[in-house]
Order: sequence, then structure tokens, then C-alpha cells
Amino acid sequence: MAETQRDDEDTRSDQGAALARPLPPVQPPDEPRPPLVSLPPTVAGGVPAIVSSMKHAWGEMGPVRGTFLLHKVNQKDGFDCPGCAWPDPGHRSVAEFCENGAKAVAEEGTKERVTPDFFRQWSVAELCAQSDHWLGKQGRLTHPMVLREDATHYTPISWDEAFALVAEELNALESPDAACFYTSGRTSNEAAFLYQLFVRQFGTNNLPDCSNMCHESSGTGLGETIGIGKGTVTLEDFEQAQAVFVIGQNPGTNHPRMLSTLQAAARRGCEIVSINPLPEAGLNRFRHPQEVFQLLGPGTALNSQFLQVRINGDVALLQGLGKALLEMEAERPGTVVARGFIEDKTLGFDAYARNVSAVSWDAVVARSGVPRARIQAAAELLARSERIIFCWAMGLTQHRNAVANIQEIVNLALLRGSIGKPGAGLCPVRGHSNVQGDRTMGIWERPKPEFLDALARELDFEPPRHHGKDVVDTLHGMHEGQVRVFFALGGNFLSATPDTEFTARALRRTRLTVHVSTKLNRAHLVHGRRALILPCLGRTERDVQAGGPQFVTVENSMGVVHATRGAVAPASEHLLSEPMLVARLATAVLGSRSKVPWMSLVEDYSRVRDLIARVIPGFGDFNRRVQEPGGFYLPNGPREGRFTTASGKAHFTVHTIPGEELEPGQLMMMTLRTHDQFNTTVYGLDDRYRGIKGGRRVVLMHPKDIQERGLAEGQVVDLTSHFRGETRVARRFVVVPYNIPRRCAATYFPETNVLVPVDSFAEKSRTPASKSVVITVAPSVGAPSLVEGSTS
Ligand SMILES: Nc1nc2c(c(=O)[nH]1)N[C@H]1C(S)=C(S)[C@@H](COP(=O)(O)OP(=O)(O)OC[C@H]3O[C@@H](n4cnc5c(=O)[nH]c(N)nc54)[C@H](O)[C@@H]3O)O[C@H]1N2
Ligand SMILES: Nc1nc2c(c(=O)[nH]1)N[C@H]1C(S)=C(S)[C@@H](COP(=O)(O)OP(=O)(O)OC[C@H]3O[C@@H](n4cnc5c(=O)[nH]c(N)nc54)[C@H](O)[C@@H]3O)O[C@H]1N2
Ligand SMILES: [Mo]
Repeated sequence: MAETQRDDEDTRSDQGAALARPLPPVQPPDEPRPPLVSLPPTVAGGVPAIVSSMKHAWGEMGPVRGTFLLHKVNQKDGFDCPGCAWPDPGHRSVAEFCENGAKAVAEEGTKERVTPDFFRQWSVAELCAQSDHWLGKQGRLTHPMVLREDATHYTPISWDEAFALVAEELNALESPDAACFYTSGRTSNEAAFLYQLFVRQFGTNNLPDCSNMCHESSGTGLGETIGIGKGTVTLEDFEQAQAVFVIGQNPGTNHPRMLSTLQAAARRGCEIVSINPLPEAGLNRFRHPQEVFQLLGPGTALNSQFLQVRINGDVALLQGLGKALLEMEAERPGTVVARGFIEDKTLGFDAYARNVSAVSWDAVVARSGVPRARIQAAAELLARSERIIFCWAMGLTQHRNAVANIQEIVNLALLRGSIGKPGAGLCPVRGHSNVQGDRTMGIWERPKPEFLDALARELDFEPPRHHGKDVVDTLHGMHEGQVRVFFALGGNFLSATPDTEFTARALRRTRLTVHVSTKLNRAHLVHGRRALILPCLGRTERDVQAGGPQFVTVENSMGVVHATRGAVAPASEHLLSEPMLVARLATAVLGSRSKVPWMSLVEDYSRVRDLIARVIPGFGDFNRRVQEPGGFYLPNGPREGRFTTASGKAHFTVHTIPGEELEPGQLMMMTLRTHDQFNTTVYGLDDRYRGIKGGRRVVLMHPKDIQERGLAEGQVVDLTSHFRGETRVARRFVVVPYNIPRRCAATYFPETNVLVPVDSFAEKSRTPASKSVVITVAPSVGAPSLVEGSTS
């Protein structure tokens, strides 16, 4: 178990005088058995991926329902996979899903149910003692439930009474800014648009979202330099690229369908470079689970170069690449630097060139941990490729200097003129299946004035203009007692946010916490004075309203908007769709204050889409265009070589290489996803591609770092994080020797979120630095020094 040593103040504070009971723990419990560790496989995909898909799909849903649902995933008449945001190819195969998509569908399509009976049996305190895996396995939520003041158990509540309760609390607030409205990225465009409209009519821009913890750094970094906070490539660009850089991303686990795209590229001769502290399995060799002749063979080699960077060594490495390119240009003038492009379309090249020229190779090599010859080889690939795609994910966005990471990638793309032409560009690979669409719909605490002007014009009200709270501000706001109501449309705010103990204290200080959810999770168990669980339809389920069967829309990672239609009967007759839920909430809270015809809008979602078409640029004729097979692309200036910054040019930027953050004895820890989870949803206890089975409380370390500390493989240790003189402790993790750079460590999210300090976040984007956690490792207090049989 973990604890925060920073402040020992009574966690019950103002909820509490009346509460005689001690508060239950807020972190997942210890695991009964240590994990089994073996050598990681060298090939991803293949037969094990199929076996695992079927095990999860049939196990949760049964063979008939399982097979039916899997055949509807990512088909033009089916539903968008509730997993990641990787786009669908134009020519789809019968089974257009991956192993982890199958797990996501199984998780939602399960036959198990969490009913009022379940909540009668289990008190909140008893549920707290269960693991995240167990909580998820209990099944789909079926009824709206309330936890009344001082109650030990959730009890059923009618929808009308639930909305009245939220209305009562919200309307009693001294200011609309005393409420925060979180969104997770599975919410559809239609629901997201209505939700932000409701929140702004209520009077606040307090719309924190999962993006704040995810690709916010990409949005910020790209918005400043190219004028749009999104990527510039399409799936077709991968068919023409000569080089693809995959930086700080683990597609084998988190975007498995991307491996098919990379495999096709590699077979055509495209070179793939991976920049990562870990040799992630999917990036080495890949056997396509849908190609029969591939299943048993050696797989396609994907990676042509692997640069094993130190955690947060990317600014140094990317500057090293730029420096090498400039040196080549000096030797072979006119062949490396895209002069014409730079003159026509960019600003700031000279300052950039001066900066990287002045950086010493010693600093580049020391800070990145990558030998100069490797950097040189990757630079030569950049120099000889006319069409380069740069992909990245959380390995770059969750550091204090995350925005600099992204902008150094932009610098390289601009230097080579590799943006705004076919086969080339920038590709932040999004996480949640509609996280990008939610932002487009206005889920943002810092909305653009043009967006608010359009809302004001089309909906005839004055939206609040001052910026709202992001995730970190929300945590502080609740902790300090300014934010009294917390409402979440999806997600698991307790476990996804940094600093779990701090977050728990924050949530426990509110008057009301409300979660719109499909599945039970820990956020339901750490609550305000009162709490509500409002169960909703999932993506896989049919949605029928007064106007007939409905579909909703989503936007994938490459800016394609398309329809998604549920295929099976809802898990319970008491569920509301998210758009309906928001409309009823808005009606209850705003009453005659709102002129929006909420209930009429949700009788037929095409009415919501007509509204979106009037407010949001690029959605003209939405209802007709979304009928086109595969959907439509949103406008993207930089994709066409038109930079949409104020200057009309793309900007080179100058950054300094971050200094050494570690003191002697310390390690830099990143928090990762295993192959068996979707964010805070734990599907199983294995991380197959890393050779770890049956346990999640592990710490991956370099064998010499283990030895130097007098530790041993399989030993049980405590992890302590260090930040501005504060320490936080997470207890009982098992040491696993791993191929990872010296002075680096890896653990799994959310078990180690307790170690991520709430105030350790990226400059400008304010994304928690959950891949840059400074820790020390020591034998566990009170634990046996060696666990027998923990490794194999
Ligand atoms: N099955 C499954 N799919 C998912 C998710 C899931 O949990 N499960 N989550 C979804 C979401 S919301 C997201 S955002 C994405 C996340 O997708 P990823 O970003 O791939 O997820 P992480 O596990 O956080 O992996 C980060 C990768 O970056 C590397 N890394 C860490 N620190 C550094 C660094 O300093 N430099 C470099 N160069 N690399 C570094 C790690 O070794 C790891 O390979 O996946 C989405 N898809
Ligand atoms: N330490 C550390 N922390 C991290 C990260 C990390 O890499 N390291 N990654 C960060 C990232 S990238 C992200 S995106 C966040 C994720 O943060 P969140 O999006 O808040 O978390 P999830 O685990 O995706 O949310 C899962 C819950 O969503 C609900 N749900 C699922 N489907 C639906 C639906 O269709 N509708 C509704 N209403 N609810 C649904 C279920 O109840 C489920 O329990 O976590 C962040 N936190
Ligand atoms: Mo994410």
C-alpha cells in the first residue's frame, strides 16, 4: 500500500465531523501472489493475439453475442471500436479489430450486471478493498444509484429524483465556477456538444477532460507552431512515406491496428525508427493476426532502427538529429535543408540553427543516452527521405518539458520540409476513441473567442468568457474547498489523475460527486458528501429515441468524422443515452433559464448535428456528409501546406536541453500501460509483450541498478518519489530486471499514480508529468526480502 507523507492532516476534514467511521483506502489492494516473469516475446500479434481476443470476447459475452459484436466493430454499418482512436482503412476486412479492441468490446458487452442487489450486498468500504480488476469484472451498471449523506451503501434512485438532486446542489452554489464538469474521451460528438452547451449556459468554462492528462502537450505544441492542435497526416500518407518515426509510443499494445499500417509500409521498403527507452515487442517484429500465412512465420521486421533513449532524453536526441542534419548540409550544401520551403512557409529558422549548432555533442549523447553513431544513422535516414511521418504518444507528452518535445519534432519536420505534402507530416496518435472529437465540440476549459461567439450567435445566450479549470486546477479547487460539485461524463477521475491520495482528499471535500458510467470503478467509491452513479448506454448498444433508432458520430485521430451505430440491446432498460442524459440534466438544472429546446433536440440526434453544423467550422451539411461511407475529413490547413498561425507561417522554436534531474541514487520512473488494460480498466493481470504474468505491482529496472542498490530480482521493494522536498511512498512492488537504460525505471499506471505529484506538470500544457517521476527504491518495510518463485 502507498501513503503520502507530505501532510498527515485528517483526510476527513470538512466532510467529516459527523463521520465516525474511518475512511476506506483509496488505492487498489496488494496482490495475493507475485507475478511470473520470463523473457519478453520477440514477435507481436500472431496466434496468441487471436487466442487472447477470443478468450476475452467469449468469456465475457458468450460465443454467439461475442462473435456477433466483433463482426460489427469498425464496419461501415457498425460501431466504432471503443478502444483507441486509430483510423479505419478505406478497404475493411471482415474482422477490422485487434486483440485489445476485442477486449474493449468484451468489457462493455459483458453479460454480468451490477444491480441494486449488488449494492445492497456490498458497502462502499467493502468495495474499496477489491482490486480494479475485480470491480470491472462485476459487469454493467443497470440502475441510477445514490449514496446519501453518511450512508454506507449505494441505494437506487429514480432518474427524476437524481436530476433534481444535481439541480438542487448546482443551483445552490455561490457561483457556477464552484462546479467542475469532467469528460472522458469516449463521449460522442453529439453528447459532448450538448454537454458543453449545458455547462456554458449554467455559467462556467470548468470543463477539464482526459485530454488534459493526455495529448494536451501535443495540442499546445502544435497550435503554437503550425496553427492547429491536431496531426496533419491521413492513413493514405502511410502508403507513401519513406520513413516513419515512432517516438514514445507503444503501438503493439495501445494502437495494435497501427501495426498493420506499419507492416504494409515496411513491406514496401519504408524504414521505421523507434525512439523509446524500451524495445517494445510490437515494434520489432509483427505477425498479422488476420493474415493466415503470417500466423506462424517469423513475422515482418518493422523496426529498421531503434534508438534506446533515456527517459526524457528526447529534447537532447531531437536536437542532436537537427544538429547532424545541419552538419550534413554544411558538407553537401543545398541537399539537406529544405531552403525553399523554409523561406516561403516558416519563421525562426536562423535562431533554431544557431541553437542546435551551439549544443555540444557531449551534451546530446549524455542527456539522451544514445551513442552519436546511432543519432547519425537516424539523421542520414531523415536526410535521404523526402517523405517522413513523425508519430508520437504519451512517452513525449507527459514530461515537464513535453511541449518542447513536440516542438523539436516540428523543427525537424520543417527543416526537411516534410509537412503539408503526401506521405509526410505530423501524427500525434490519440488515445480514447473520441478524445479529439470532444475537443472539436468545445470540451475545453480555454475555449477560443470565435467558438464562444458562434455559440452566443446561434443559441442566443452570453457564454462565460473567462477560462475555466483544467484537471490540475480542478484538483486544487476541490482540495481548497472552492469547487463543491464534481460531475464526470465518463472516465475514472480518481485513478486516472495524479497524486491519488491528494485527489481522494479533494473529492471527499465536495458536496456532491456524480459519475455517468457504464462500469463500476474506484471513482464511485471515493466520493463527496453525497454521490450519484448514473448508468448510460455504451457504444455497442442500440439507441432508440422518440424519433426512431439513432446513431452518433466520432472523430478519429486523423480528423475523419464518421457515424457509429450500436448493435445489441442495452444492458438494462433503465439506461439513458449520453445525449438524453445531458438533455434531461440541462432541463432540470436550467429550467426556464435556457431557451434551448433540449428534449426536442434529443428526440432525433440529426437536430443536434444541425446545431453543430451552425456553430463549428467544417461541419457544414453535417447530416448529409456523415451518410457518406467512411465519413468526411475536417479542414486542416497545415495538411494542405497552409499554416494557420497568426503569421500564416510555421514557426521554428528554440528550447534548452533539460538539465539532469536526478540526484545520486535516484531513478527516473515512467508509468506505463500493460497489454491487459485500457487506462484504469484492468482486463487481466498479464503484460504478455513484456513477459510479465499474473501481477501488476512490478518495477522494471536495469540489472546494474538493481545490483548497485543491493537488491535482487523478485525482491519486494517500496518506491518513494521526490519532488520539491516532498516524498510520496508506494509499497510492495516486485523488482524485475529489464532491458531499460541505466537510471530509468518503469511501473504501471494507475498503481503508481500515488507517486506522481499533483504540481509536477508540463509547462504551458499543464499535463501531469507521469513519465518523469523521480524515485528511490528500497527494500520493503516489513516485507520478506525475497519472494520465492517470483521469477521463472
Ligand atoms: N489496449 C489499450 N489501448 C489504449 C490504451 C490502453 O490503456 N490500452 N490507452 C489509450 C490512451 S487514452 C492513450 S493516450 C494511448 C497511449 O498510448 P502510449 O503512449 O503508447 O501508452 P503508454 O503505455 O503510456 O506508453 C508510452 C510509451 O512511451 C515510452 N516512453 C516513456 N517515456 C518516454 C520518454 O521519455 N521518451 C520516449 N521516447 N519514450 C518514452 C514507453 O516506453 C512506452 O513505450 O493508448 C490508447 N490505447
Ligand atoms: N500515471 C499515469 N496516469 C495517467 C496516464 C499515464 O500514462 N500514467 N495516462 C493518462 C491518459 S493518456 C488518459 S486518457 C487518462 C484516462 O482517464 P479517464 O478517461 O478518466 O479513464 P478511463 O480509465 O479511460 O475511464 C474508464 C471508465 O469510463 C467509463 N466508461 C467506459 N465507456 C463509457 C461510455 O461509453 N460512457 C461513459 N459515460 N462512461 C464510460 C467506465 O465506467 C470506466 O470505468 O488517464 C491519464 N492518467
Ligand atoms: Mo489518453
